[in-house]
Amino acid sequence: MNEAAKTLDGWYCLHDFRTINWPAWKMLPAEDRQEILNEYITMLEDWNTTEKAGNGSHAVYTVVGQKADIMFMLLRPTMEELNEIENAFNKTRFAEFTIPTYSYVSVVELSNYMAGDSDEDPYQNPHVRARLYPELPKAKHICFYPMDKRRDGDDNWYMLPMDSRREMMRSHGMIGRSYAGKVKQVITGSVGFDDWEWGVTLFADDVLQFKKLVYEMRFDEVSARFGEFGSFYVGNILTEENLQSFFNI
Ligand code: 76R
Repeated sequence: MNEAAKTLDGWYCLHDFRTINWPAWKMLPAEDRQEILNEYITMLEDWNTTEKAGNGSHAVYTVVGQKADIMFMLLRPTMEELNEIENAFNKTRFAEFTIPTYSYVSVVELSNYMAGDSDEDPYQNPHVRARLYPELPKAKHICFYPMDKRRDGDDNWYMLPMDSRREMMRSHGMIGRSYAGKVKQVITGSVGFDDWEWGVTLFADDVLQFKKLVYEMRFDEVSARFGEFGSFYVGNILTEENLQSFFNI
């Protein structure tokens, strides 16, 4: 019997990580830098218009540490639109001063582990819709990492009966809920799209809450026995107000 969890799938998601080529940026005359920033700001305004119209969302953060300098999280209704904004960005002059370091392709996902029995179409439920097509929070901090569920000997998540998985996911959800109001999570599924099974994106105004939440989950069975994790990225919001100072030389 196929016991795959049923998923609800929302907007497609691209996490795009870049380092800035600061030496090249510094070589530019100040007027050129400003012109390039203006072009970049125009692109952001387009993204804002899309977000206001409810046709997608985006988040821009600077990344702390050497894995990247800046990251974009982009949500769009189709994979084509995601690819279009990626290409449009790559054609800007600003992109010439960035070096891609990592990217992650996925789709916003909700699973039915915690869902009750109901005949209603979940895609019509406003609470479900708000999570499948979220406006990303303008939180001060972001944390992103990809993860898998282990498939190793007795610790094979995919061989467990639905009931055992549901039980573990309930415990997972309870820990998660205790961070309500402190951390907002967006789980994106990437089986068939990228190298890991899920992307985990967390938003918080208090950066320490990421460490507390992720650490607490490490002791919970679903993470302790079955969680395998990729690289972690943590960053600070890059608002349009602090753009100038970030790029100022
Ligand atoms: O969707 C829901 O809110 C219902 C409960 C729930 C599900 C089904 C939930 C709640 N998560 C679900 C699924 Mn989660 N989550 C992670 C991580 O670092 C780690 O150890 C794990 C990374 C965090 C930090 C986190 C946070 N969750 C999933 C899935 C898909 C699993 C599958 O289908 O097999 C993954 C990979 C995953 C991973 N989770 C919550 C949180 C938080 C904060 C909540 C509470 C949300 C809320 O109630 O508002």
